[in-house]
Parts: sequence; structure tokens; C-alpha cells
Amino acid sequence: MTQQTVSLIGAPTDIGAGHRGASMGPEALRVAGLGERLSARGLKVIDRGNLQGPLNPWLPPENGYRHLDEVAAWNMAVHTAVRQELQAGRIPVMLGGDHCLAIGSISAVADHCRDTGKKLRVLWLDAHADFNTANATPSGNIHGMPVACLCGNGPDVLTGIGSHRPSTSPQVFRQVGIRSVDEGEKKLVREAGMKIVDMRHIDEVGMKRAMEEVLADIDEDTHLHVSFDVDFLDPPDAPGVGTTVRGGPTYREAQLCMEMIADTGRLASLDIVELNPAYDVHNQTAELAVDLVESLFGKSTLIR
Ligand code: 6HN
Ligand code: MN
Ligand code: MN
Ligand code: MN
Repeated sequence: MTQQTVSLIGAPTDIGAGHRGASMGPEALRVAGLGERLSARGLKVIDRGNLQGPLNPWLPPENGYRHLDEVAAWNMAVHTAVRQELQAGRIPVMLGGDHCLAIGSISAVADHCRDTGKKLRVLWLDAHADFNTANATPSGNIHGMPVACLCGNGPDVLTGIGSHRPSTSPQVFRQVGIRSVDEGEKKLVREAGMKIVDMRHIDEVGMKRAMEEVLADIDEDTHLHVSFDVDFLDPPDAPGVGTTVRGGPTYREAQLCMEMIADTGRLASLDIVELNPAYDVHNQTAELAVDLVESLFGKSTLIR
């Protein structure tokens, strides 16, 4: 098999979040050894350094959106960078930054899939559905809206990123680990028919069966994108995020989730977002994220 190349793309901003600090995420992941660990797995790793964009002006929402112009600027930069790496045949790994940046990365992946005839599947690992709109949002923070924007439900400057509007559709998504969805957002999620593996389902059937369901229709033509919001994880293991929600997957459940994704052999792009070193303890959340990303790329405790 030819050696795969991974491109690390830092997007150091907290422009879409309700807490400052996710802007320090890319460096914390590097300090935790992300590049070295992936190299040790036999991947070729290119670190593209950090993208640039506007500073966080820390203003209140306007018409339901906080920092809309700045969010658009960051996402256009992410879109261009991710698109370029995909066209060069590499696996882009976008280091957030908050989760609003998935608008840029996933719109690029969707464009790439249209060009190459691949079938797009997005695994959204998160405590939150991130399907809010200006009307439904309790905060105006755009990191709570990327899935809606990617599905065409959002402001023009965000739904218009990329060569197709909408970039993609709810059918493309499988959300896992969900346990905090706002009231208005719940209605939107139901109406859209979004396929959600919430924590209740994981409690009831276990991570193994839940992931079998999620991965069931992946085939050799599938481009698998994983959008890994670190707040997916249980807060005692992963305190370094702005929006912790109790009752996430345990360490072993998260490992199994990642290992089963790796087993498909279809992982082709990745976001690592919402890591917030300002809330972390000795970089432990970054180290855990790196550990889990190693599993996503094939590390396994399996002996048989
Ligand atoms: N994230 N649903 C809340 C909101 O403000 O819209 C929280 C969103 C969190 C977003 O963690 O990526
Ligand atoms: Mn937050
Ligand atoms: Mn999120
Ligand atoms: Mn989240």
C-alpha cells in the first residue's frame, strides 16, 4: 500500500465559541505530539502551520449571529486550505479552533466528493447537534450552527462557502454522542430527519452496536469525514473544552468508536475542534485527543 500523507492545518480561532481559548487548540495538539504520533504510525505528516484570520472582537450577537463576518473570513481560509490538500491527494486534518470551522472544512470535502464522484459520509462526534439557526440559538454562537449552515440553513455568507449551495444535506451526517440539544434545535433536527446516535441509544445498545449502525452503509466509494468535537468525551477525562456536558462516552467507549471507524479504512479527512487549553489541566485533554486520533488512524489494543 502506498504511504498516506496527512496535512495538519491549524486554524487558531475561537471566533464562533462562547468562551475564549479554543484559539490555542492547534498548538496544544502539536505539544501533545500529534504529528510525531501519526508519523510513528507510518503516515507521512506535513504540518502546514497555522492559517490567519481576524482577531476575536468579543462582541454580542447581531441579528442572531455573533461575529458573522469574522466567522466567514476564517471559514473561507479553512475551505481553501482543505480543498488544496484534498486535490493533492492528502488527508487534511484541520486543527481547531472552535466547531464553526467545520463549515469551511466540510464544504471543501463536499466539493471534492462532487469532483471525484465519491459518496460523502460525515461522522459528527459531539455532545451537541450544532444544528441551530438565528431563531433557535440561545447564544448566537456560530459553533452551535455549522451543521445547519452546511445543509443550507444559515446566513448567505456561510451557506455560500464553496461551489455548491447547500454544500450538503442532513442525510450525509451521522451524529454520535449527542446529549445536549436546545429546544428549538430539537425540532429542527427531527424535521430534517438527522440520524442521531444519542447517549441514550449508546446506553441502551452499547457503543459496538451503535457504531455498527452508523457505519453500516459505508463502502469503497465512501469518503469518510470525521468531525471530532472534543466535548464528545466525558468531562472528567476531557475538561479542556468550553462547553462540557456530563455523561459522555468513557475512555474505552471512545476508543472503540475510533477503532471501528479506522477498521472501515475509509477515513479521508478530519477536524479536531473545540479543544480549549484555557480550561485544560496539564494538557491532558489534548493528549487524550491525540491518543484517540491515533486510534482513528489504526492504533489498536487488539491482540487476536
Ligand atoms: N459546540 N447549543 C449551544 C449553542 O449555543 O448553540 C452550544 C453549542 C456548542 C457548540 O460545542 O461545538
Ligand atoms: Mn463554548
Ligand atoms: Mn460541536
Ligand atoms: Mn460540542
